[in-house]
Amino acid sequence: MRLSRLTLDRLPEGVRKPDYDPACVTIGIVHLGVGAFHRAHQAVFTEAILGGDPSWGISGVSLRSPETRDALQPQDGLYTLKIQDGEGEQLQVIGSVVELLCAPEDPEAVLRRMADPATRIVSLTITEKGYCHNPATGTLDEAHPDIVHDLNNPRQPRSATGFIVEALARRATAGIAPFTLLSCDNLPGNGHVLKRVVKRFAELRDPALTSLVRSVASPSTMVDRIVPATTDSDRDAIATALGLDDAWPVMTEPFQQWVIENDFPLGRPAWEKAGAVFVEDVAVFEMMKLRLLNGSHSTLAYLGYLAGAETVAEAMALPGMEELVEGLMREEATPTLPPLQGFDLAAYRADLLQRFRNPRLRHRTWQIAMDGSQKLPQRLLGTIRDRLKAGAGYERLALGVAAWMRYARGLDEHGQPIDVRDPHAARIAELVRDIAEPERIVDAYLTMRDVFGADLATSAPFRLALVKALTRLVEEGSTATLRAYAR
Ligand code: CS2
Repeated sequence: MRLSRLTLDRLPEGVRKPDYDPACVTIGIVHLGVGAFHRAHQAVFTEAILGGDPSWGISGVSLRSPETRDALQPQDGLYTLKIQDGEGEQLQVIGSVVELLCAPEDPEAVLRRMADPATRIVSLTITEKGYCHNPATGTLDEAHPDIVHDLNNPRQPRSATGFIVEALARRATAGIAPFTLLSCDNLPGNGHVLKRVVKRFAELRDPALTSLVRSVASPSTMVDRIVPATTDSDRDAIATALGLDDAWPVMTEPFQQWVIENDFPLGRPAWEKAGAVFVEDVAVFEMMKLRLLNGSHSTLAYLGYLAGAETVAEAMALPGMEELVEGLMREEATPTLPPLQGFDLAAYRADLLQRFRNPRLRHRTWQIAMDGSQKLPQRLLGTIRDRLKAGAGYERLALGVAAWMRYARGLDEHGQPIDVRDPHAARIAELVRDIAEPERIVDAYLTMRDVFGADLATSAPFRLALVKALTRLVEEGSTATLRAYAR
């Protein structure tokens, strides 16, 4: 028997379930990219306020595959959230995603929903690459195949940007005010990046749309919750605990954080009741999270993977890893952060180490290693840029970047192929093909100005730091390189 509205009353004692009638919920939010992260974060904050205001239900849109729709539609959108750490676990059935759409199958249904007057917010978790932008400059990549396609077929878009502009145009024609855009991806100034790519796309599509897009609110947000991909054994454990099958439960940690700029012309859910924090300017929070959490995460992932660690917790247990990550955060990244009044950064860093050690989350290093070309600019390279300007050291950050270079080449330390997932995987393979010397590998990567920016790509000291780190990784291996950091 499957989890659904009909079987909700069969849930065992102790499993939290909606405190409102899911059948009374109407849609106020269209979410693009209804993956596990959205369902463990924004959908959970929304779940907490639906009892007070059922007009904020979520229409969850997949921009690529039908998998989420196929899993959740037969369950009326319901799914289980499992929150776990060393201290225990908690199960909650979430009902805030009340509709599931698959954009490639029916783009018209998505556009209709986005253009509906009841839709007041369009939120996004489409990952870094979903913005079709140049990661070093944050501007639209006008040659991106999806952008080219959408400019040629504006009424049948593929990209998030294409959907947003077409929906805004339809609303304007119908006299409906624009929705608020809410980017929830790990990009600095995510609201600005989104607005910039949407504006440029509108200009290219039809200059008459430019002023329409200019007036759209696009607050920036900082989102945080660690959400490993669900495995079949997670599904089995949920089925046993629930006595009902759930095709796509979501696994996460107790920690959750959401900092949002308060700019919602058509209104918004009272997410603060669920712990979200509304601020004037989210930039410092984003920088803190990207440079400390995500910068460490990527470093852990590449070095950990190369040293044979399958999960973040395993990587944290490698001799030297915790010291490396702690030093990277405290000595190299923290001094680049603007002051955060009343915020205890030392406690924040200690919490991060604790979260990375969470023994119950099987967060694969391979998962975090994905899309390095899109992630490194805001996670490590911006920090390095600031350290260079300040004339300060960045040895650990450079090791993180060098580990990516070693990883993304596609061969592990035993010469076995790595399944590298990155929009530029083929380009990287081509760049480094048949090259073995660290120096030449570094030079090949540094031709990627869309990743490194013109400044880092031509910085002699940066190049030297990378060559040094990569040489060590190649000659001694990741395990031995890490050991040097062990106290
Ligand atoms: C991770 C993030 O996959 C990754 O690249 O670094 O998804 C990380 O788990 C989240 O940003 C935590 O909020």
